[in-house]
Amino acid sequence: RAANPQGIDLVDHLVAGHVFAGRGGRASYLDPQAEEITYAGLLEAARGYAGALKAAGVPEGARGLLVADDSVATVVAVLGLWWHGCVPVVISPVLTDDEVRYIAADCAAATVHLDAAPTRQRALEELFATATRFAGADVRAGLAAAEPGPARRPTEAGPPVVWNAGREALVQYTSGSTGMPKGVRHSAGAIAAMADGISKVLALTPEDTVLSSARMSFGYGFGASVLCPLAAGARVALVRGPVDIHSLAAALQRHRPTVLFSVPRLYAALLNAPGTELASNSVRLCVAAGENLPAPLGERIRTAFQAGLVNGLGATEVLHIVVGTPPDTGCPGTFGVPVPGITATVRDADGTPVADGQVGRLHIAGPTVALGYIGRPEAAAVTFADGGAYTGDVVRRAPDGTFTHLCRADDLLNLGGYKVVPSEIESVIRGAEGVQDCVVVGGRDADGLEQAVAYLVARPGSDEAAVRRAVSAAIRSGLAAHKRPARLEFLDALPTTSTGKLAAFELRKAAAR
Ligand code: 3SK
Repeated sequence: RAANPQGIDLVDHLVAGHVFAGRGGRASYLDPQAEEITYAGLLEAARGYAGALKAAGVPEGARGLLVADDSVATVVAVLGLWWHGCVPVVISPVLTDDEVRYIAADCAAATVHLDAAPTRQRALEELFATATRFAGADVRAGLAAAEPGPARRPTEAGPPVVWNAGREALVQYTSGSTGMPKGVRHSAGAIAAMADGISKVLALTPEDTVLSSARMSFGYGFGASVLCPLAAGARVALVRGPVDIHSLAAALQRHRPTVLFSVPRLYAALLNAPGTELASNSVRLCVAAGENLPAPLGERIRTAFQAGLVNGLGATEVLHIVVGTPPDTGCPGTFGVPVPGITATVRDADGTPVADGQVGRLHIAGPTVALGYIGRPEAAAVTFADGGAYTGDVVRRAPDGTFTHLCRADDLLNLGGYKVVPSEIESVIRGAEGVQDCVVVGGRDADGLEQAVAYLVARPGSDEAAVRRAVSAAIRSGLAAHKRPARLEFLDALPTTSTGKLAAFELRKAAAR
């Protein structure tokens, strides 16, 4: 069908286009609770949801908050909101009541969609007792009865809204290391532009089955389970609730995905778990993002899965992965090159581009850069500047155009005037006998001066005193005096956030004591 010169029909771009192209009978989602839903079924359910929004008097342009697990019902609600011209804001049910209340007020949500495990669902329903409210269970009931949308009398939805490219179409909340989460405003044009960016690198097809451990409430997961696979007409195997290595390993066996999106920490846990059978897996492409991927782990992933690997760097402020390694060749230890349509530069504190080989801040320009934050003009002025957005990463570009991640801007240590990248200390400590994992953060000494504190996890069964001796020896021989950590702290496991990323702020808080 001809492109619409007036704007972007998001429902057509992601779902209806496949139906009109004769692929309506293909599976779009496999949900443990709602079974399998086809592209045609998804389209009908989205139409029903849009009708229910209309019946409830939700005005076009309003924001709709989804406090929701990954489920077919969540995708139906997102598509129904877009159909009706509303802006989905997907957040995780594992956030605290205070955080959920804060976000609902911050984004001025006109409607809420709740889809969580039973106890959490009841608590959320109490929290939103007086709101215009929809429930995932109602969508599932409608799907089971082959009725469109929530199980309420459907009002006929109008045609799907056509979006101006510059209009806000999606809000994603990003939790910084300090302060309350910020609402990142994405345009309809950015969503459509993904098809020419990261989607080109991943080259998903209708034959692919996608599995993501990253949740839809996290920008990486929303791209992995909604935007990229729907744009390609692929099918997505969903796992409800937070994903750990057990549910991930079970889903790999059950659904035999061809493309796996996860974070390095979970890949490592999967490879380290005894008895995990990956050799006969179906995966053709592994995608790693969310945190830095050490080169040896990248090679282990390629070997274990016998698959291509895209190691990607992204940020909520730029919608998805904007710098990534080519799937086949890889660029071990680097984040590869900008995805098509993205200009990535390394800049100094004044915003001036620096020469290759110099360390600086990563700046991204291109069509997926967000419109800004909800409120927060000061934070927006810092991030959205110089014709694009700063991702908060400290990087270096090599003459061959590949980007190496050094640390987050707020992780860079200042030890007596020396600027020290924590990963340099971490890699020396990781090389010591008996060390499973290590993270270095800035702490304070008795005089309030910054010092490096290393948090480490010993391999199961190893003797802590022996590991401590091995680490001390490695530090003495491998690091200049000013880079040596002042303290070594042992933990059973490194803390993680609800999105599976390292909760470095918790370690920083502990180190500051
Ligand atoms: O790497 C990330 O942190 C990220 C965040 C949002 C969207 C996509 C990605 C890869």
